[in-house]
Amino acid sequence: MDIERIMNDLEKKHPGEMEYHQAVREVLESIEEVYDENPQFESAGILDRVIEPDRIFTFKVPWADDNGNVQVNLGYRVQFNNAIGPYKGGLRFHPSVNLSILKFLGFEQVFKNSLTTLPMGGGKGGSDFNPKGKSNAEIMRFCQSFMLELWQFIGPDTDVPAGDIGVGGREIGFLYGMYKKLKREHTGVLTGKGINWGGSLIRPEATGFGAVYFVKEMLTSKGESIDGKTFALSGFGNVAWGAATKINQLGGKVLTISGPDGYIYDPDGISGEKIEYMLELRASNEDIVKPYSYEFPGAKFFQGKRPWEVKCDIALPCATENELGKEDAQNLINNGCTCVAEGANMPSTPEAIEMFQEAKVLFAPGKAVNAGGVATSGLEMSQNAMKLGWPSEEVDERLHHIMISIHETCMEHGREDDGYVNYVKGANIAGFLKVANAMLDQGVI
Ligand code: NDP
Ligand code: 2IT
Repeated sequence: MDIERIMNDLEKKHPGEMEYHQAVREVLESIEEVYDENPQFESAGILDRVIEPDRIFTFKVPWADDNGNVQVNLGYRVQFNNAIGPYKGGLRFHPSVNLSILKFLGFEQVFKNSLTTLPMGGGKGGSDFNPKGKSNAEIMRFCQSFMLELWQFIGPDTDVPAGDIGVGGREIGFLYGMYKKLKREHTGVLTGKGINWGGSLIRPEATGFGAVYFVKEMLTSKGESIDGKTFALSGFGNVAWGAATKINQLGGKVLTISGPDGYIYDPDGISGEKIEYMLELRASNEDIVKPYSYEFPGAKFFQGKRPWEVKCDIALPCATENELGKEDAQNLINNGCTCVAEGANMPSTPEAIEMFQEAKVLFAPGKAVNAGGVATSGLEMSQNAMKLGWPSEEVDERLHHIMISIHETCMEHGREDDGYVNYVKGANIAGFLKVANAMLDQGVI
């Protein structure tokens, strides 16, 4: 495999799309050996085909704000690869959204979904719409206008969107309502739906729960457990909330959460009503974690800082891409952190990952750790197709099994000669092989 040739071509075709290039390079470096051992992949041009999205839709999203002023945002859906199932992946509403971010997320989603063992291809979409400070009515009008374009590209067997940053249960409701009206069909076209109208129990918790189940497996492989361990978390959204809940259930202590304004350090641990308070903070649409320190005076707020300077056993970045760099990695290593698991998508920079691996810190990438969210979306699709709903214990048990299976797969493909498990390599190789073999079977299309 000529990685530099492939990367040069990609950079020419998609200039300046740094996040997309970063995600592709990481996968290429991981799969190089396996790819070269299987010349049938090269003969079928698998690599050149798998790194390029199948198609991208872009559209204008006009809407009127509460003052009657017309606003215009950009909307996108990237359908990346459907070799193993319908396109599947979330929608992100955040001012930073652009095609580089959505291509990186769509690309990662292809391999993540492959790891879940469920039949789902990869896609991603969203808008540069900023939910911060918007009223409920504005969010609704925006979602309705967004769906007025999106509906023609999606369907329960074609492309099934869900939530991501800035898109939770409320937005999925508004989006679904408009889809249903336009299509005149009540089908499983979005996941993360409300429990009374086709949603699955445990889907809101699933990404965070799954991430902690994965950490549990990582620790078990070293003869350790979550009980008594301290955790530094970033973010204060859906993933951080689910993770904090499960960590507490398993006897761990959550010391930090963070927002774009800084981080909260709570030495007593973020548990019970404090976890519920995270939901309130997020729902306020105010984009800040500082109020936590007024509500719970035992906690301290560190303006403009990241939580990675806090001494912890385990770090769980759950906010956004490239939020953990070289210096942060050095801080964590110096402070004795032994395990880093990515709840968010690509939160660690390549330099940080290299440092963790060199220091033999247990490190697992987002496409393995946070796969429980989309896996439970897959379980929601199964329930919709059967027109029934499973009890929460059943969904949770299936989720738990899927996370154990992803962990085993990473160990199988990522174990190095000295016994250290390179989870990045393991996840990328296993995710890639399934997709590549499906593409081989289906010919050049
Ligand atoms: P949410 O919108 O619920 O929360 C994201 C959180 O991170 C928000 O609190 C956000 O604040 C905060 N944040 C954004 N930028 C920063 C920053 N620079 N520093 C600290 N905090 C920041 O999104 P999710 O919890 O759903 O998503 C979090 C991550 O997990 C993303 O990478 C997402 O792609 C990934 N993920 C989500 C899944 C899901 O099921 N929801 C599944 C798998 C992965 P703000 O938005 O206000 O800037
Ligand atoms: O990044 C992700 O895996 C998600 N945002 C969840 C996608 C989904 O389809 O549930």
